[in-house]
Amino acid sequence: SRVSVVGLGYIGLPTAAVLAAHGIDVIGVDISKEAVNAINAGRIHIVEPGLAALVQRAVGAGLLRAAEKPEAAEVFVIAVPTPFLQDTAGATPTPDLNYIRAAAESIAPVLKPGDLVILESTSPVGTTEQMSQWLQSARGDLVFPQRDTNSPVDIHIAHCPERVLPGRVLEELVENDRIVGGLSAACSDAAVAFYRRFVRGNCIVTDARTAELTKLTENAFRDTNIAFANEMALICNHLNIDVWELIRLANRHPRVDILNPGPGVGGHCIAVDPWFIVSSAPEQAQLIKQARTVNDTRPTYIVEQVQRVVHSLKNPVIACLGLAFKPDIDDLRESPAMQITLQLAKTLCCELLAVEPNIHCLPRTLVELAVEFADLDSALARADVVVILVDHKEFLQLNTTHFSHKSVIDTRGLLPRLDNGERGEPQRGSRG
Ligand code: SAJ
Repeated sequence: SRVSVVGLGYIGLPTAAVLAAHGIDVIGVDISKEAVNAINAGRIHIVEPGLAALVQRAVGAGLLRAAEKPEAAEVFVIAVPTPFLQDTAGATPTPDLNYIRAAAESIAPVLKPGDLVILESTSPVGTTEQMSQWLQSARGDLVFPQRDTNSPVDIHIAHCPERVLPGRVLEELVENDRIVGGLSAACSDAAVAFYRRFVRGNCIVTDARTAELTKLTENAFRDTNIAFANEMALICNHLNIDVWELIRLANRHPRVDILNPGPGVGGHCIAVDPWFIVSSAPEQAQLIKQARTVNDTRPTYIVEQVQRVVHSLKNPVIACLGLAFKPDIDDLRESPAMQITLQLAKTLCCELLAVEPNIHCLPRTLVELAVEFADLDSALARADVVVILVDHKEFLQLNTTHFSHKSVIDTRGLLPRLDNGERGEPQRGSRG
């Protein structure tokens, strides 16, 4: 049997490659001609450890092929983006389901009785039912599952949210437990049978709406906990207490586990998914909404801290350490470190150096603002002010003498870790 993966991005492409590595015949579908051509040539257009080799082998073995248009298959896995739309400043962002709708409408013509359609994209509650309705409107000749009925259907539909951590995608795709939310019991059974072919974790069955909210809850939980840590950082700054020491001490309690404050929450999920809950239940989701605000104001707060330090110095050289949204990856999209560096470049008229060991050249936006790409050693030799924005492993190899006689704004609590000889050790929560 053949599996079609629709959307070959950070989730879809690794999923397609892992399926092929399990001997399954996979056709990947993407609207980007460049992505399709790259994959068919055995190359990849995204960065994820181990993925390039896996894709190359799968394409070479003839088990993975990419196409711009869907073709017949027995299982369709939809892994397209669900961004959010913000019409006016200050308004609650609302989910944009257009990619899911387009994906559903594109596969509708090739569906046949007995097929299984799985939605893996992170989705607001009710999206899987909505997708079934879109499919039903496109294919009046087939019966799709509807809410609260267990009558016979031609097509099985389930929501099985992806939950893999960027940087560990290939392991987590196989090892993590899967939440399987069918639109009926038979839909769940069909989806479980599919995941059992390559997942070593447990497949836990629920309904589609609960599965949708489970995924959103996981990321909102993390966002809220990071917001708590960020608020403690504000409180500590006000009271002149070291937040890192405070958290280390509080975490000695057996039932306390505070995450790390930082320059803000980046990435494509944790800063987005809580809004899907807020937009579905605006009256009820007060804490989740407030957490978003706390985390979203962090970059501005850090920029102001740096500005205060810089204004007391004469023509200082500033070095920003790290641009990625979290340690040891090259992903600069939705990164608070990038946001802060850009804002500093726009507002300060002094020499600004950026260090990012995981990329080869600076993004154009920074080059245009005359930010200089520097290696770690020369940046530390030249800088008067150092802004630590990401705790990359290269920075954990430093020692505190590298920072002597400099003003340091340490958004990641790197210095206390160097002091404590925790060199190279991940901090609680910071590496997922
Ligand atoms: N961060 C902090 N303090 C912390 C932990 C993280 O400021 O203590 C920041 C990071 O620096 C980063 C952001 O939060 O900017 C998010 O990083 P992350 O490592 O927490 O998460 P992501 O976005 O890489 O992946 C998350 C994961 N979700 C959870 O851990 C609940 C992953 O399992 C999901 O699959 C992924 O979102 C997704 O696709 O939804």
